[in-house]
Amino acid sequence: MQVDETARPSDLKIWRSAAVEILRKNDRGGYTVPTDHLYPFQWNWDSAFCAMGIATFDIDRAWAELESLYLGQWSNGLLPHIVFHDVVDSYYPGPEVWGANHSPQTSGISQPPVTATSARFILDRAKGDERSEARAAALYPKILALHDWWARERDPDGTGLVGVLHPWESGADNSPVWDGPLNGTPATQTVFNRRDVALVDATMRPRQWEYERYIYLVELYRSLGWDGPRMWAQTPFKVADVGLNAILMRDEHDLRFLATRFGTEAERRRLSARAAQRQKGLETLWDAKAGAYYSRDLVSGEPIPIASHAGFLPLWGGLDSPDRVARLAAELRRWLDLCQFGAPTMAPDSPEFDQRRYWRGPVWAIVNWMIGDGLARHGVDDLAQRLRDDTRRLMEQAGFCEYYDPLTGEGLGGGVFSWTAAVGLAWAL
Ligand code: 2M8
Repeated sequence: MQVDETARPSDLKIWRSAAVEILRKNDRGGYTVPTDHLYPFQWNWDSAFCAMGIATFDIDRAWAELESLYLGQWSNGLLPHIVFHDVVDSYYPGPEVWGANHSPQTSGISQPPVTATSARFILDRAKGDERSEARAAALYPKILALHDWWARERDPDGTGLVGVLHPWESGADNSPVWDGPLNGTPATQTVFNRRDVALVDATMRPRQWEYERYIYLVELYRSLGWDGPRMWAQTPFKVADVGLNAILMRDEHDLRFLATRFGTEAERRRLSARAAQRQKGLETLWDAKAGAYYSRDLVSGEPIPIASHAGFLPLWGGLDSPDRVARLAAELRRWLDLCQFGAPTMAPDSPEFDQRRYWRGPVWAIVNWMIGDGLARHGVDDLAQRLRDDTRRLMEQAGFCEYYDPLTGEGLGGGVFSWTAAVGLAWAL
């Protein structure tokens, strides 16, 4: 739906201009950094969200965002979570720690796949413009190769669920859901110099305990030459994250849509079969007794019975069970009633809830958009609207921050944040 800018109240127009300004300021020439200093490179799912925000005011630049991200794609289809286009030393771990063999330099793990969803969004905004059709057609096989990579390398047994091999791969880096699996992961022996805690208050960032394990995993995979099957076989950290699997399911549906325009009949059949398989896989993460989706530890084979925001993301992925939608909506209402601004990443009454610490409690605009969009698709309009209103209020009160305190609305983490501004433009404002 195209928004009529002239009909917007003037204060919203001011906020929208501020969001555009942030995306322009964080533009490094064809790609957008999440924010200056703290994240000075191109991040995978940040860029996919940024491209949707940018598409509301510059279609050409929106395509460029996805194209520059795919410059980092490996020949096996992996789309790395960071593309190091530039040399900047304000971030750790930089390219030398990853030791991946690619130009431009990249990390060696991925992130939640949102690029098919993003390409579909831009195409929709472009309204049949021929150049856009051509750019989408050129991206399509690359996105297909990424999805084939997820299926081949991260679900080698064909279960319908993919595994993440690093907390960073989930995008929700220090979620309490990873505490158990990280307990079984050794700490690195390398002495390293974190830059994040020099830039952001350490109480808002992952703990040192987690970083030592993050770096251990990077060093392990580097020693395995980033070889997918060896990583899968030897890692101590392997989790079927409900969040990533739900996001992948949505992206798979949107890729199937792109295939109707740019793919072959055989690809369409293959994608339909895979979407059905993903749906089945996701269903195995539902705990009927708890009325919740839980991630599963693929090393122990056991569910991780800790509820986080990720358990609501199957709404974004697409659910075909009205009963589950109702149960998820009821639980989310309970969470929202416990805070000033939703949706928190953990229930405020859970023992792990930490209102300022990154993915252990704070509100994230992209999460609100995914859950809100999912609720609206399933007809839970009042709750979708509540999330949207909360997101707008947070932006108006604190600006476009990395994340927000759900109890006070205070802006946290990195300021002038790109994907928050993008969500403002594409959804909340
Ligand atoms: C955060 O993660 C990076 C590592 O990828 C970090 O803390 O260094 C996460 O919030 C992640 O989801 C996000 O993509 C990235 C950039 O905004 O920052």
